[in-house]
This record gives sequence, C-alpha cells and structure tokens, in this order.
Amino acid sequence: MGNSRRLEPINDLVERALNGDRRSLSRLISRVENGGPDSWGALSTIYPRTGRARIIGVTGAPGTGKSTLVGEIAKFSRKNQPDQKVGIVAVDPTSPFSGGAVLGDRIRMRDLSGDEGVFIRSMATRGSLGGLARATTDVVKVLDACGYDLILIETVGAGQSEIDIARTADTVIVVEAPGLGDEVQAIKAGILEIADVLCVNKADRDGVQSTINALHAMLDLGTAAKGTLHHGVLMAASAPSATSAERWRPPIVKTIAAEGKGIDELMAAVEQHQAYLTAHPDGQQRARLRAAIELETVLREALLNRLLASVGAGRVDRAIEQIAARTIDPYTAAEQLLRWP
Ligand SMILES: Nc1nc2c(ncn2[C@@H]2O[C@H](COP(=O)(O)OP(=O)(O)OP(=O)(O)O)[C@@H](O)[C@H]2O)c(=O)[nH]1
Ligand SMILES: [Mg+2]
Repeated sequence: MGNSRRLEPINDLVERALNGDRRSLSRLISRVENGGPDSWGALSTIYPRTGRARIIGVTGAPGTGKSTLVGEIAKFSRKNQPDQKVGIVAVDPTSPFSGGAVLGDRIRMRDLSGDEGVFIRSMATRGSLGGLARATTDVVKVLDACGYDLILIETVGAGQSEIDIARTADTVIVVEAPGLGDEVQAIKAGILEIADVLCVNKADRDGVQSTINALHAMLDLGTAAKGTLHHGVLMAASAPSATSAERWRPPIVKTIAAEGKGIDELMAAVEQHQAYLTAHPDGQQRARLRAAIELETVLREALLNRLLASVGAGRVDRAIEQIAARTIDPYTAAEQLLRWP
C-alpha cells in the first residue's frame, strides 16, 4: 500500500451506499471499477439485491445524439415515475476523464444535475483491470443494488467491447441519424444485429425517410442471425429459439432528442420489447447468455490474476520483451507461463 491515504473498508462503503449515501456510492463505484478481489467481496455481498433494475443500452455511431437521448429518457422517466431512480453510465473509452464531470458539461443534462433521483457516472478505460466491459457490468450491479430502478448505459458503437457492454442490457437501443452520408452508420459499425429498438434521431433533418427505408431493408435481410452472436467460450452460439414468425423485429422509432420529441414512442417500444422478453423463450435464453458472459468475465480476470501472482510480474515482462523482440512467439511464451514453475 504505497498510498498515503488509507482506503476505507469496502464493507463500510457498501453499507452507506445501500443506505442511499451518494458520496459512498461514488467511492464504491470507483473501487469496483478498479476491480480485483477487494471489489469481488463487495459485489458478492450486494449480488442478492441486484436483478431488479431495468437496464437499457444506448449505442450508435459517434454524434448520433446518444447522450442527448439518454438525458431525455432520464427526464421522461423522472417525470412519469418520480418514485423511480435513474442511473446513467456513460462509457467513453476515448475520454481521459471520469466521474461524471465532463458528461455533465458536455451534454444537456443540466436539468438532471440537481435531481437526487439521478446518478450519473462516466467511465473511462483508465485503471480498469479486466477491461471496460467487466467494469461497466459491475458498476451497473452496484447501481441496481442501491435501488436505481432504471439504468441507462451509453456506449459508442464501435468495437467488440462496446458491443459486449451494450448486450448486457435488457433492451438495446441503436441510434441512427440521417445526414451522415448515404450509409446507415449502424450497419457500417456492425451493431445493427444487437438492436432491440432502432431509433432514428435528428428526425428534424433531411433524409429521415431514406434512413428508415434502409433500416427496414436491412431488417428484411438480416434478422435471422440475431441471437447467435456470442463470442464467448463458455456457451456455444445458440440457434435462435423462436421461429421467424414470432421472432422480435426491432421497431423503428423517430426522435428529435434535442427537442425532447418522440421519447414517449421510444419508451413504448422499449416496454414492448420487455414484455416480449418476459413472454418468450428468447428472454430466458438472453438471461443465460448474460450469465455465461458474467461467469466468463470473472473467470478470465481471476485466472489471469492467479497466474500473474504465481509466475510473478518480472517473468511476464520478460516474456513481453521477448515477444516484442521476436525471439519467442506468444504461443510458446503462454505455454511456458502456464507451465510455470
Ligand atoms: N438537429 C438535431 N441535433 C441533435 C439532436 N439530438 C442531438 N443533437 C445534437 O447532436 C450533437 C451530438 O449529440 P450527442 O448527444 O452528444 O451525441 P452522442 O451520440 O452522445 O455523441 P458521442 O458520445 O460523442 O458519440 C449535439 O450537438 C446535439 O445537440 C436532434 O434530434 N436533432
Ligand atoms: Mg455521448
């Protein structure tokens, strides 16, 4: 412990966070974000209190209006269900900041910042052992346990880890905006497959209808692959459980987030999707997939930590040097590390 400031016992933080203390919640989240055995104890303690929140992922190409939309969804929920608390987790791998300061400035969430029923957290890759996806799901669990009823996760739809983060949600909204060129950005980014609801934001702009048409065309072509995309090792990719007639087809909803328009239709589509999940085997399938991803993530982190502890950081560093110098290949190096001592 080179740190001069002594860390509070994590159990104290858990207790106070569960009692509604926001400062403790904030600190607990930082500890959980950093990962490791210290946070596992805490997560294990709070786990029985999780599973109550509705979790919505909001993803899409940069600049499509995700943050604006998330802010509007939060406002909408606070207005219509004032007894429901809202947690917002913005994942921004490119941001060197975290803790919510930037987010509050950058997006139109000022209306929310004085609301005690809203908790906003911005996450960055910095310092999260085991990756952003692991850190994000753990932070979501903390919010869930602490009584946040609706949790919104914003990720930029680019890259596998963002996709993995989005798919831990109950419902994934993929945001599209017209006027970013002819192409539908979500197709380019490969995130259309994970959409439960498609949102065409910036509907005040030209080209809305052609974007909608393009999305419909894509849905006609492509939904058969849905549900088969898990890249993990613990659970083999599963065949879609529903026949095509009863399979969920993502509805397409127009919004003008900047003016708070269309949010009610968007949320109605989210409700429909959640009703579908409750009523169809797809919902259970999804829960199992999520459980597999969770277990796999924790195991990866645990095994890697255990290995590091047994072989020592020095040996790992040397292996890295040798691979970089091409005096050994990564496969042989891994074999040797795994066989140590
Ligand atoms: N015309 C128009 N502009 C919008 C709308 N919604 C958001 N914007 C604007 O689009 C810009 C980007 O909005 P953000 O909400 O930051 O978009 P984002 O997808 O979160 O962006 P990144 O997180 O950087 O990927 C801002 O200037 C918004 O004010 C809309 O419905 N219509
Ligand atoms: Mg944003």
